[in-house]
Amino acid sequence: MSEKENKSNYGADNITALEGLEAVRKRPSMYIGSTDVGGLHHLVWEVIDNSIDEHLAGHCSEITTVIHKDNSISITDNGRGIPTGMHTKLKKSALEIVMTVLHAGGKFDKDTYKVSGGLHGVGVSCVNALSIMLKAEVHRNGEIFTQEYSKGKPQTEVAVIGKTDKTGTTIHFKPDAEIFETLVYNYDTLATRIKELSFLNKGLKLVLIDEREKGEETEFRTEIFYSEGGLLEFVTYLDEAKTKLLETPIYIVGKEDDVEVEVAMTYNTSYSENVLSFVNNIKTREGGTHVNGFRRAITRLFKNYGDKSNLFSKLKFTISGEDFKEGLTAVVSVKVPEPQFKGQTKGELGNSEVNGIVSRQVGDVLTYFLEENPKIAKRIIDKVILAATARHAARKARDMVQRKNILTGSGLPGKLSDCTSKDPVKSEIFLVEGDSAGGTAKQGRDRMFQAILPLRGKILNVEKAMEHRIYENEEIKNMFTALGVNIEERDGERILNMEKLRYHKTVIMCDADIDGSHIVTLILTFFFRYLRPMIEQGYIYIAAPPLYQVKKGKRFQYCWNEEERLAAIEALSSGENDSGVKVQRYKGLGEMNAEQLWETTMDPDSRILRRVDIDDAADADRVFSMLMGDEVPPRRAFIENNAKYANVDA
Ligand code: 0RA
Repeated sequence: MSEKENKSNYGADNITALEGLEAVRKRPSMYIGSTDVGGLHHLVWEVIDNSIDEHLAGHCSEITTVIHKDNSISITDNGRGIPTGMHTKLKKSALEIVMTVLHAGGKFDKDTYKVSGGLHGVGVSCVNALSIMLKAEVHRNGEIFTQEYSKGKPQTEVAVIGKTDKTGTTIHFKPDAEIFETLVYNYDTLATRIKELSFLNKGLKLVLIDEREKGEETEFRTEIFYSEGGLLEFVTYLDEAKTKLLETPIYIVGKEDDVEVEVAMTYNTSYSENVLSFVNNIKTREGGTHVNGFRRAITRLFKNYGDKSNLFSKLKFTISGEDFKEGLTAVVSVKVPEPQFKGQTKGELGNSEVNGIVSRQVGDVLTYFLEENPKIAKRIIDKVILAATARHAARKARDMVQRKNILTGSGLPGKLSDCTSKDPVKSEIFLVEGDSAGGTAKQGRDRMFQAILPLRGKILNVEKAMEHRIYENEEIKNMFTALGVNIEERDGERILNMEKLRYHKTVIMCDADIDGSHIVTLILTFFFRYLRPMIEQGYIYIAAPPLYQVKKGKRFQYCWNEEERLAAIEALSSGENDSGVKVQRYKGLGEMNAEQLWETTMDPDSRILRRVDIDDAADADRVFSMLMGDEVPPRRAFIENNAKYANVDA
């Protein structure tokens, strides 16, 4: 049956509308990026963005998101409510048009910044098209309106079901199993982004309720995100686990030609930079003109200040823009009426006028700040000088290592048991905790494509070490040379050269105990700080050795968690107290022989590998400093939960 026959009372205009939503169902990835867990969550962002637009227009102060037991989602706001009046030409309620016509939201445009003008912005109708069930409830003009849909098609007329003295919208939807590979929502993914939204929209209350989990004081797990200080609090939160260089962050708000600029920045004593940027609340992972304007301003201002006050006079080399980055944490947020996004993932702002606007706004405030706070200014300049000096020392150390490699021929570390294959796409390297497990892994591996590099005990904590010390460390040098990557410097910027990367899978393999996860974290910190593109390109994995072997006679099963252990005991036992069943707890890789290690942890056909992804570099950065910094309790909690990494079979 065609759409036309199905709803014979529909006018011609509506048919095009249905075709529009059909297109969304045919190629969902074109509209929401993917149909995996990312796309599933995209549906939530899409609806929340519409509610945020109401907030930006000055009509909404609260947004509540509920994950229901069946993994359906409700989003309620106290905005104006989706318009419900009759559209004179289409002879239909505006509600139905907004919900069933692609991009119809724009037809009822508001003269303000719209999140939906940006990256997301495919509209609630897309969410509708990809939901097996969607119910809209609108409080407007004293009445409550509802309509239900399935796969984007109305299942009911728009109905008035009662009276109300409120305004707002509730969208309740259940994603369609025909479209999505997974239907299970991840609490942390939603909480992280919603928290971010609360910082970006100060004064907006955002509530997240998970009805799948019991709460401590409430019936269900509930979190309220609310920020009075906005970006100022955001930056403070990002640097929670770091040692501050400034007492309070520098805060800049300004407006020029319809472009709103909000920046908070601070310095800490670490060696890394963390600059997050947003356009109309959307994260711009690749930066763009707003970030360039910001950098230009701080480099110009601090450089002038250092020159004028003679602070750079003793230096034997020039200061580079890069030296202002060390220890810098900042959030740059702009609201632009018509943003243009560039780059492969559309994660970069293109509007050229924004560069000058941000640079001027930041410049004005910073000029004043430096004049008013000479002590703090000196502290920042001293830090910049330290960074430049460290960069110099690091370059020397790096050159030494690289020169040595050239002198000693192949330069591959003696401890590396390389694989036969020279094809990086097919080759894997296992970074193994300790020489003895390294030996077992060497016996158990398939030498055709698996290389083994044993690492001695705890590697250097790079979070706390200065850069030049990294290149002097034996274990770290071995990793660089085995992987075939090196760091080069261009205009002071460190660039990872991966052209000669020798393996497309690097697998970190450690004991399944607290010490083991600490070592995993140390290694990950190294990758995060110095080889980040390898994580971004999905080359880094963590091996998952089993925790137990449950055995009876000749039959046995490996188990990775408590649940599997109980199930295995049940499956192998012949009666209630069959104490004939033996459970062996593997604490270390060393307790397995080569064959066991191969079949449980290394064999691509049966192993579990977890791919490390930095979906949220800011969060990862915070977590890493927490883990590697001086705060013990959060570190412990994290190591024990260790839930940051996505499960994949690979
Ligand atoms: C179209 C026009 C207006 C608001 C909305 C849509 C709207 C959509 C959603 C989706 C979730 N919550 C929402 N709230 C509002 C403008 C309404 C007006 O001008 O009164």
